[in-house]
Amino acid sequence: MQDLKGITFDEYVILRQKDFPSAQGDLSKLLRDIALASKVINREVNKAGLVDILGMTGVRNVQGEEVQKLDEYANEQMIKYLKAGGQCCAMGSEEEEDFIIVTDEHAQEAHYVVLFDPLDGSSNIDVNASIGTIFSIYKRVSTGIPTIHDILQAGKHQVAAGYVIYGSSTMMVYTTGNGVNGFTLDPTIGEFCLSHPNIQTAANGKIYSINEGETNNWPQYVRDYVSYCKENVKDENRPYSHRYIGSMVADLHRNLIKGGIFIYPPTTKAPKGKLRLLYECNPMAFLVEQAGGKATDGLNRIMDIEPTELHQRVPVYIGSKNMVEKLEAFKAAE
Ligand code: P6P
Repeated sequence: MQDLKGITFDEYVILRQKDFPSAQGDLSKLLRDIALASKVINREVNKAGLVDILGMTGVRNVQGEEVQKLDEYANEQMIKYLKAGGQCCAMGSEEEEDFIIVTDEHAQEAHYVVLFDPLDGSSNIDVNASIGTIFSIYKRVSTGIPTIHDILQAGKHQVAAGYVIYGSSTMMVYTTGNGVNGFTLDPTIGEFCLSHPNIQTAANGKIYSINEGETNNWPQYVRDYVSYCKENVKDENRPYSHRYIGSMVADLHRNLIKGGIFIYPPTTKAPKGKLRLLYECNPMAFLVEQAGGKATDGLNRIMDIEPTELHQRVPVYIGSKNMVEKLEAFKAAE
């Protein structure tokens, strides 16, 4: 691919659309709608300490988690711009108990549904650690009024997925199934510009990410694998480094670029794992697989799991292929 570094996200999406003669441009428009919503969210995230948008709303979401004001704001913006863009007929949000049917008449003819976590890692908002928006796009399967079946699709049916990380810079990383590309927001022009073309994740990494505070609540095979990560075996680059921010987007983005494995196993508190299949695990699995990595629940490929409920949680082992397979080997040997 010619050197497209610096091309804007909008130009890139339109350019790649030409690779698909049958494309009508709807997906391109939808991706641009998501990018626009993320720029508005970014504006508030970047000044959160200066305006009354930090802290809690005093409300708990469907997950039972306290909703931060910025969570609520990000959720509202995603819903607003997706509705306004007219390219999706229904959407699911980690912050919404049920899925949302877009009642606008034009939207009923839209081909896509969007699932999103509007602001992942929100416990980090008030301490200025990186957070992010995660999204996943599917073609609708119903005709007429959208149904839950449009939303409860296996991750392998995603047509696009990505995240926006609000960190030292703001980046959009996405895939439509033809590789992974990263775009950095240039605030001087308000555009995401291609900065990380064709991201590939190393088969072997030196970073493992897991909440070590839960060590006593992990299954034995996870404890065995983490002990393996800590062993002194110089020619195998062990001990690995432990890096854990507590924000999936930030931990996954670092591991995608540098190589590594992210683990959220079953724990006694979260026997099915904590992370949500639809809003976190499927989009991240699509990206990581497209970058050459792997994503499983310990037994099954994440993207093969048939969802049964909107807020379903799964264990997730995701990242550098050989590291994920090593953990799977520990599980198989248990
Ligand atoms: P724990 C944030 O709340 C989140 O959903 C992910 O972004 C993050 O990876 C995980 O939970 C952190 O969970 O239990 O380690 O604090």
